[in-house]
Amino acid sequence: SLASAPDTALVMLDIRPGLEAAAAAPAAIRREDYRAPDWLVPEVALSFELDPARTIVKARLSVTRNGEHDRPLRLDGEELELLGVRVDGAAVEPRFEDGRLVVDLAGPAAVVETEVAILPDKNSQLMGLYASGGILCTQCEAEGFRRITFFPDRPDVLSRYTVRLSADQHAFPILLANGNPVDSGIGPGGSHWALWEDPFPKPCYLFAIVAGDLACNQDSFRTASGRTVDLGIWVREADLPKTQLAMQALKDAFAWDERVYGREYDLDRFNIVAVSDFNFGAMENKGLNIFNTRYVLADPETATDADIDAVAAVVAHEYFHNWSGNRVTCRDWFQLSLKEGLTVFRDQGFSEDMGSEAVQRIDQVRTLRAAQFPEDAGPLAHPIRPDSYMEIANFYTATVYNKGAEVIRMMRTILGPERYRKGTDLYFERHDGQAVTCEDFVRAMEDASGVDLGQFRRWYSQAGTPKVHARLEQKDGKAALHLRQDVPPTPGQEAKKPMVIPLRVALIGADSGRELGPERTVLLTSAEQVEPFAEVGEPAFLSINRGFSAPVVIEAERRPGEIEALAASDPDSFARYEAGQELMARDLLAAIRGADLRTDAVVAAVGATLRSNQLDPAFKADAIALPAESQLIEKLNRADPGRVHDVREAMRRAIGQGLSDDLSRAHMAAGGADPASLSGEAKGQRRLRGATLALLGAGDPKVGEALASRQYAGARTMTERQSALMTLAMLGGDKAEEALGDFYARFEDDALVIDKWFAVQASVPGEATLEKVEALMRHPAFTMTNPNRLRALAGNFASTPSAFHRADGAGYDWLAETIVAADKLNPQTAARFVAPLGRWRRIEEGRAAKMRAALERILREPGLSKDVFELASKSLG
Ligand code: 0A1
Ligand code: ZN
Repeated sequence: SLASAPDTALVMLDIRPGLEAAAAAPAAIRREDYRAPDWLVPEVALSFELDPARTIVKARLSVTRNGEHDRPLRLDGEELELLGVRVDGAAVEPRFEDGRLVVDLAGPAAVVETEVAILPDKNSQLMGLYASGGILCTQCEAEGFRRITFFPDRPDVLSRYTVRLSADQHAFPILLANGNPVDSGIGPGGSHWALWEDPFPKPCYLFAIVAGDLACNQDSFRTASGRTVDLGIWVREADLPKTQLAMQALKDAFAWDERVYGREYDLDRFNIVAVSDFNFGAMENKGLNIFNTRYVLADPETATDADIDAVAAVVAHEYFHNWSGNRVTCRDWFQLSLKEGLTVFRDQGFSEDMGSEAVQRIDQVRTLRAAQFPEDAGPLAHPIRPDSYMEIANFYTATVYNKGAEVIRMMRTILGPERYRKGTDLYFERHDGQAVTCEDFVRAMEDASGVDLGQFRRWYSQAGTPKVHARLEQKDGKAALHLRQDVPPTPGQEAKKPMVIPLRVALIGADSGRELGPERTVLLTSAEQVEPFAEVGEPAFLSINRGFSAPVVIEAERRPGEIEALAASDPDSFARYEAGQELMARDLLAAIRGADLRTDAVVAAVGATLRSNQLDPAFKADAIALPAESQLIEKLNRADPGRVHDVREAMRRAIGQGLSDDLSRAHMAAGGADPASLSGEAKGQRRLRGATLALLGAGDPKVGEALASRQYAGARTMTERQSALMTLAMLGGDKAEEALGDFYARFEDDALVIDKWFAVQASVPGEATLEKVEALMRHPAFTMTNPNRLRALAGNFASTPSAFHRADGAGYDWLAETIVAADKLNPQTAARFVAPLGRWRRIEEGRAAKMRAALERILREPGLSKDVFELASKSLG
């Protein structure tokens, strides 16, 4: 709760103009201020007497002085009831400074013991030890361990842990912790206990325990060196049948990391536990990953193909952290991208190898454009290695994660796969067991490859998405590519230096449609650069940033017919997709800016895609989707979201009407997918079936309604059911109500599916959605304490531009009130909804003023968390 914000750590800053009763501004923590820890803690013994109402935690820390100094030991602690402190066995009087417990120690080493009480049932922040559906579990990253016991809660203090758990045997028959189980027994009064040991030193953010009535899907994996690892996925008994896909993904991930990175698992046991209440997706605690149920439980009847793919990706992501994060961890939280950028890049590689590489890449780029580009272009822009923060939980961002992964990918592109692998080998070998920095990673890459990455390092320090202007000049049979880069200013960074931008480029013959010479990787390193190309015998078109080799915005000067030709036939499928998007954006943006809407080129391109015999269905589904409204808004200055929606709808209608035969044919053909199959082909067909249905509905609501009702009634998978429900919900009317009622009744007992029911209704475009959302908030199944449920409603509403950006500003007011209410329970989750209000610079003045007013309203709230305060105040900026 808010009472937990450590008041003592709050520093009063100046009163910001216009805000009475301003909250105290928390101080910023700066990367430059890093200092090594004064004391190390090589060994920790913890003992938990677990009780949801009141748990007793005894800690025994063996501490050693780090270097020559006479400073005391300072231990972080938050919402802990201190029951006693001992130093080398003798009780001492506790002393606090700046919210920390200060222990004076004379010699080079000591044993410090503390005893505290904590209240898991009252923990609605879901940080530290908390209760979720009868299970007791922990979340410590980034700074949750201090809510469990007094400790130097920073990632550069690595300790070996011994953990004793005791609890009521009936309510908590299963007791889990990191590492290996070493002993267990029966205690007094119906209790039992278990002793766990983790042989690997780890930072406290990787600590975890779980107690509950859990069933296990048990399996094993034989490692490359011949050891057997016991695998366990722990869930409520009734959910066991939904753990098979996660188990398969886990075994695939074990094998993939051995094959691709030469990394083997290091303990005899690997456990995953699923809990319903979780702030993020999942957590890589050593040997005991804790997951949001959403990323574990899946079967084709209750999860869409996209959900199923996400389960595999997150299972792999958390597993891969065992090396990129756990064996080699972060020195401080500014280095978060060291483990997150690298691990996302690794899970992307896994997904590319398990599915279709081109389709995976398109999805990755879509995510980046939807979540990271707006962040990089707005008031919350920060480098992948930030320079300062008020609340670190706010920096688990698309920039740190997804742009961070793009930065690793660029290094691999520049070094080539062999030297990249040498670099990761050297990194893991050199830094095993250490807490290190992004700089250490780049240096390992340099040392292993001999390539100088000096200028490349700017990707770590400069924020903002670079713009690359490209012009292909052709004269006398020769071609020259003129490039210019421009990195926009971002908060705190007015002037930028040129970046190193690897661009995969090919020239495509305008007549032959073939690649003229081999593809090249051009390294753009200066503000302006000219790249000569050898003799080209025919007029050429420019295929640039193929495979999205750099996370930049390309602005290419196009010749008449060039984009159309590339969209129809670029041999690189990613580039072909991109050309299609560029074509759609060109005509949509022109109309939004006031020209007559031109639909012929887009309709022709979509038609050709649908009719192609070469393209696979998943690619077709991606290629016929128009750029999202949010992406169009990003490209405009001062957009009217209503107009953006109307123009985009008009284009969808034109496609639906102009191509009704092609769409119907593709829709019917795609209906043949085997519902039991999760092959790329079957998933692709289901995706295409949904995409064609939506366009048919846009073209003719009557036809759309009939088809969607039929698809809903006959749905054998959640993929079909959800796309039909979404199409019906968008069309509105009795059929929609009927299907929504059926859906609710059918899945009433399945929380993850009911999240979809909320999400679909909150994602309906248009100004009427807000009333629906307000009503849903009063629905008995709605609760603010469950982050998945809150995200389903508030998150989806805020990312549906034509619903959120109501002209009267009521959408903003609703979101502000929701944030303020959620903040009282769970600041981390509440803070995640602030960013959409911060996009006001891109929106027309009338609405922008209302967005600012909503931010100011949030900031007037007394007792705001530092999570929400930081983002709301920066968003006004
Ligand atoms: N390290 C996790 C992300 C994570 C961060 C904080 C959390 O606590 C609220 C939970 C998870 C990952 O990258 O998956
Ligand atoms: Zn991660």
